[in-house]
Amino acid sequence: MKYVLTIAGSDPTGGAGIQRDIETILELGKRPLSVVTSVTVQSPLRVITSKSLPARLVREQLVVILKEFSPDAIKIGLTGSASVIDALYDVLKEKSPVSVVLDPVIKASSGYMFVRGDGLRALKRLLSVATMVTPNLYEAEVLSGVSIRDDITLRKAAERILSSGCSHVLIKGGHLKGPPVDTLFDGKKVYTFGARRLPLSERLLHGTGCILSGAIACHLAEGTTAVEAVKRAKGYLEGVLRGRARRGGT
Ligand code: PXL
Repeated sequence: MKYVLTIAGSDPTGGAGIQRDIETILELGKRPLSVVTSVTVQSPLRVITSKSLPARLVREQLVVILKEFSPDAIKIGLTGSASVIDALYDVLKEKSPVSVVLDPVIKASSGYMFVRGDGLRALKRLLSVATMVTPNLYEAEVLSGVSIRDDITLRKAAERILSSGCSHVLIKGGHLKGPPVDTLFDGKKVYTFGARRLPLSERLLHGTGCILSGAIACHLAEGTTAVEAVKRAKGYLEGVLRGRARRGGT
């Protein structure tokens, strides 16, 4: 049985965060391990507040888990304060032997800012422990300092992020007009993944980024290539969204 470790924040609604990651990991047939970084207060529609745990507590959770288990892949989602991010960096900086997927959560879909100021500087440093980073357009702009307007600036942003030391960057929603396209860069080749534009009834308000990065980590845990892991994770996400529509959109 493969183990997948999620390092993320708590979303009491279960739509996103560590609760969603645990669900994804179980659904994809892996054993979840989890390290909590932050606790949020939120309704299904918006984030009300969020607080990072003390950095020492986060570090200790991670150190003990890594001492007792050897996860087959690691996913990092919501981190929180600069000191929490620095603690993660400190423990993970000796390059992990397994894939580390970093979903660099900065802002909730409802607009709440989870990471700011020194936290953003720390998050940029954390990029170097990741093998794959999965920013949306906004996060890619913040992390790269490039304003993304077209394919050329998209590529420039990806190259800046790759220069931090990760091997793959998946920028989600890379086309502002038309159907949504996710673009995977590995420093040499560019792969695009299309998806149909979802009817409103199938759109999740939040959590799609968590599902995608969690599922990518699960597929990488199996030893799948990055391209294949992204393809399969997108297929899984589509299935979740369809299921949600069938269940009546909770
Ligand atoms: O979807 C990003 C995200 C990640 N993690 C937690 C969240 C959210 C969005 O609200 O609450 C804990």
